[in-house]
Amino acid sequence: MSGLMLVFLVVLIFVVLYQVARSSEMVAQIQGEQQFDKKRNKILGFSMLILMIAFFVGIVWCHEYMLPLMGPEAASNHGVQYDFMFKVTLWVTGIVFVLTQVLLFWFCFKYQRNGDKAPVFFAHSNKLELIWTTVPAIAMAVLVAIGLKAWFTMTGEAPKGAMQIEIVGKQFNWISRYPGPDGELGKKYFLNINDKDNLLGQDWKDKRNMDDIIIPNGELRLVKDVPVELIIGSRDVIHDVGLSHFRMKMDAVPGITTRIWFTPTITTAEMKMKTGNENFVYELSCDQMCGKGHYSMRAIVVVETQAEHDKWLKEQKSYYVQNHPEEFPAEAPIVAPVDSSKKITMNK
Ligand SMILES: [Cu+2]
Repeated sequence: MSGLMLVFLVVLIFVVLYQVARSSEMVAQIQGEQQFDKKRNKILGFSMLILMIAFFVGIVWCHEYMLPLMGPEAASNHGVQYDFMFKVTLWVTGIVFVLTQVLLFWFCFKYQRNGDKAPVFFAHSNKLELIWTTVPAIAMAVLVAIGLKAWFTMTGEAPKGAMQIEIVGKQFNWISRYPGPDGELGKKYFLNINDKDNLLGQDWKDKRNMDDIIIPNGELRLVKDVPVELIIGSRDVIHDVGLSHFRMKMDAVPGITTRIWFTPTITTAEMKMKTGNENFVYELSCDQMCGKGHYSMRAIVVVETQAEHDKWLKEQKSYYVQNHPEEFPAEAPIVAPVDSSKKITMNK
C-alpha cells in the first residue's frame, strides 16, 4: 500500500512540475524572455542544491535500512577478509561517488547561465584524460588484485587436515556426505543414483564408501577453528552453495566438482549470544535460481566444538549400513567411530 502511495506521490509531483512549467512559459511571454531566463536559472540552480541534499539523505537512509540485511559479523576466516575488502571498495568508490556528485550538483548551481558570462568550451584535454583514466585504472587494478588473491585462496588447496564434506544440490534440497572413520569419501557414478537407497550414486565396489555418512536434508556440521573443504556437486541443474554468514558462495554444477574451503570461527551457540537471538541458526541457501522449488533449498549449518562434533559423528550410521540392515545384525551395528587421533591443523 505504501508503495502505491509513493507511486501516486511521484506522479503528482510530475503533474505539479508540468503545470508550473506551463504557467512559467506564460509568465515568460508576459515579462520578456531574458529577465525570465535569469529568474528561472536561479530557481533551477537552487533546486539542484535541494536535490543534492535530498539525494544524500536518501543514500544514508538506504544505507541504514540495507545494512542490517547483511546479517551479523562474518563467521569465518575468509569472511572477515571479504568484509574488509567490501569496506575498502565501498570507501574508495564512495569517496569518488560523493566527490563527483557534489561537484555535479554544485556546478549546476554555481555556473548557472545568467546572461553576462560566456561559458568556457574545450573539446579535449590530454591532462584531464590522463588523470581520469589512469587514477581509476590503478585503483581498480589494486581492488581486483586483492579480490583475485582472496578468490585463489578460497578455491585453492585446503590446509592439510581440513575436514572434507561433500554437498550436493538437487531439485529441491541439499544432500551432505561425510567421510567415515577412513577419512575418505568413496567414488560415485551418476548412473547409480536412485532416491530409494543411493542418493548420491555411490559405487559400492569402492570400499571407502561403506562408512560414508549421508545426511539427506543437507545439514552441515562444522567444527570451530577447523578448516573445512566443501566438495560441491549437483544431481540435475546448476545450484549454488550460499553460506552468507560465512560470506562463502560457489556454484554447484552438474558433471563438475567445485570446491571451496574456509574456517568457521564462531560456533552457533556463540553466535546466539552475540546476536542475542536464541533462535539463531546458520543457513545454507541455494543462490542460483534452479526451478519452482528453489526457495525451499534451505539447510542448517551447525558450528560446534570438536567434542560436540565427535559425539554427533558417533551417533551416525553409515548410509550403506542404513540401507543394508540385513548384512549387519542389530547387535553389532557399524557406526562411524571417531578418529580422534587425527590431528587437525588450525588455520590462522
Ligand atoms: Cu536454487
